[in-house]
Amino acid sequence: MSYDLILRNCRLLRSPDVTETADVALSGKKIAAIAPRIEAPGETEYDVGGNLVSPPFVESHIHLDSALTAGEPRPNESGTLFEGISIWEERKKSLTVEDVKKRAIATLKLQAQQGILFVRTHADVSESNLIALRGLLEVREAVKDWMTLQVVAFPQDGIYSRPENELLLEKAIEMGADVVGGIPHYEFTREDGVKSVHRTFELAEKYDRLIDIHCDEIDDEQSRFLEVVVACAVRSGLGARVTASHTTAFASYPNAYALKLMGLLGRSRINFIANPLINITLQGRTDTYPKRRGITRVKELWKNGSNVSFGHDCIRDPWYGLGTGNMLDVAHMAVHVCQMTGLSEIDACYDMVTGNGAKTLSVENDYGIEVGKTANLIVLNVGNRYEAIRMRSPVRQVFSRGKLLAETKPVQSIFYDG
Ligand code: 17E
Ligand code: FE2
Repeated sequence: MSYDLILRNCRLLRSPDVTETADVALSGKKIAAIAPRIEAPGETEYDVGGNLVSPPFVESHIHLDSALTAGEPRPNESGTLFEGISIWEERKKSLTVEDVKKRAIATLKLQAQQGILFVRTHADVSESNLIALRGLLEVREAVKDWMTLQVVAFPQDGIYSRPENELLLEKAIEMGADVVGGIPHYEFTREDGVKSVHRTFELAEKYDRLIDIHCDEIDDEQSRFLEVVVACAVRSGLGARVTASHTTAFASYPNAYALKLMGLLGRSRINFIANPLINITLQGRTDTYPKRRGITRVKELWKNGSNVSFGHDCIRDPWYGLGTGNMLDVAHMAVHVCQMTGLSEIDACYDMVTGNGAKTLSVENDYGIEVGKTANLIVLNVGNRYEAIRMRSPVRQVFSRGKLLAETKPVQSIFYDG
């Protein structure tokens, strides 16, 4: 009896509160055994030395169609969402399927090297040839042996801002998008915004898809589409199949209204995605001082029992010229801007870039370090979640579908005394 691969002496992060040292054996694409000490040999063995072995990072919100285009055709000088949308409007005129595929695959490799094995990407479908969508659907297929990619049909310019946009959204779903999107705060009027949320739900029900709406990504306390999303989620029974992304206006709502909303949220089971790097840079741009942080009420949502995950949103694109693809950068920023500095809060921020993201993507049934599940796991360079975020620990090894996919040798720095 032998296993294909054994990782010995792993500090396991199996469920949020269980950490223990164990050996993990992989056979084929599956986790075959977990025990304090596995006697049988493995064809390949690694001693992990008591470091944290975690389920992979989940990137629950990124725009791969625009990734790596920063500066094309020009940089975003105002730093606003709106300037980003208009720069992208120009850049997307020259999109080709090859261009999208090349940048998306380069980004996915960068992500995989840093321990991400599940990604939800948005594909802009308010463009008449659906180039971004075609490219990303081909990418989903091309990477499926090492990366799970979900594609959201995202109507960047609004569903009702041009007559053809509604049809393009439906066509994108027919072509195979996994998730239906929306952008109610960007529609011309409040009425159009409400109508667009209803349309997103109708399409999701008709084609049996998940929902992920860019919702209230603005500092305007009058932007109240989250309540519409929640009402639709409760009435349709879609609950956990629904995600509200960004919801930055939630940070500007008066507390009296936020309290009412929290009660409704408790009933709806919808997921939230915050994008700390982007929210802290795009929002607050119309403020002088005091200047708002513009990130949704992550700590309060988490305490209220909602599932919250974090996304990177952008890597070098018209909205954000920085970005590395490292989910620990995202969690680190969240600890700061959400003031989640308590120990259990820091751990929660780690969960928001791992297990909570898996829930949002509805992939949790085959996610996690348990016998019988697909062998997707990462080895960090530290022993626990807090140190992982503090150090933004390199991911030493990434195992995908039972195979070593990527390795990083942590840099060594030497201080010569005297
Ligand atoms: N589009 C949008 O509407 N909002 C964003 N944060 C990005 C693209 C990156
Ligand atoms: Fe986004």
